[in-house]
Amino acid sequence: MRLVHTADLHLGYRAYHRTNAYGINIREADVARVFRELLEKTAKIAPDLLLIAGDIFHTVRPSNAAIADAFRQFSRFREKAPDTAVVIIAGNHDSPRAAETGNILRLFAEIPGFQVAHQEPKRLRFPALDTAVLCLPHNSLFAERQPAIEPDPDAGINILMAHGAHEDLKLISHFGAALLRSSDIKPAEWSYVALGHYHLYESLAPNMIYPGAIERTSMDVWSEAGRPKGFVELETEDGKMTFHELEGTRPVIDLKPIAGRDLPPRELNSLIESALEGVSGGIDEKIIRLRVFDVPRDVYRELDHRKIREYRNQALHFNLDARPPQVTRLSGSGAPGRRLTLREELTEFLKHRWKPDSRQVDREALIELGRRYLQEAEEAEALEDRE
Ligand SMILES: [Mn+2]
Repeated sequence: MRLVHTADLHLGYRAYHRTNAYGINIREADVARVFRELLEKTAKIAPDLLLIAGDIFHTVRPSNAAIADAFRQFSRFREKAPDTAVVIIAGNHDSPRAAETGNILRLFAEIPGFQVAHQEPKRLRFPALDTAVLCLPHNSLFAERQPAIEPDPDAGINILMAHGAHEDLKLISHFGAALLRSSDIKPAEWSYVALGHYHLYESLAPNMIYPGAIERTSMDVWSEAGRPKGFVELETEDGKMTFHELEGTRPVIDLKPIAGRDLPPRELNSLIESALEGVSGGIDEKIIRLRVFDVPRDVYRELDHRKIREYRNQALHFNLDARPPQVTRLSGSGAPGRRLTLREELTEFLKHRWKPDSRQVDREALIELGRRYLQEAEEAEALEDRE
């Protein structure tokens, strides 16, 4: 039996407020393009089974355009690979909290040969393949009654498909996903464990894999910089596994940070320039970050902002992440401190004064997220100033 395993498509994902000639957000169009590549390559393989392990859509309520495109592409796949059974489960991104909201993924069960598990655990049997697939969508892992995670004794090949964060990933944040433990899953009892949620390819055991997302759609997109995107093909007979790379993804580059301490604006300008000019193939249409540490605000203001704007226009997204020197004296003991920046204030609050009411919250991850939101707001403001 041959299967293809993918996850975390995040159709409808948007970022950076840049649109193409059709008025579609460029990152949304990127994801749609790679989704087509995924289905084209899978149709060529023509596996017995296509497993999609959650986060088909980026949001619980995707746009009509995203829904229509997904339906069209899946229907086209059905024509090209009429014998492939497709199994879809819902992830944390496409599972509404309230069951009565209804799940858009159910729509795909209208396509012949497609089966969807969006809420309850579901055991699917494929007698012709001597295969059973136990589906554990996101919401099933939060149900009051935990599903029994056991193979089907009547099937020769048993597959477990689940959307959640496996304990071995040692993630700093789960983003609301369920925690999957090997003591519950018992990987050795399954022919294959097809996981979704983690956006980088990760093999936790020879038979337990995260294929990763098909495009770089994580909250922290820089963690995916330079890492390949693709999907997994498995021949169950001999256990041969192949990672197929998806080539149509947009480059994300996290440049080596610059230590800005004590550098005058002129020198910083030239370091920034050479960092960007060192990007092989140029920066056009790429997603790029350059961190510069220890830059006082007055030095930052003196930088060549005309040039920086040019870089911003050339790249799809250029994040010049200039960070002011760390404040050593945060709370008063005599000397009148300068006013904290908003970012410093947020960090200080989250780090020292805020008391989380749940142990699920990861403080460092939350600080990073907060800083990112503020940075994005600052960038949006800068963009508005320009227009
Ligand atoms: Mn995801």
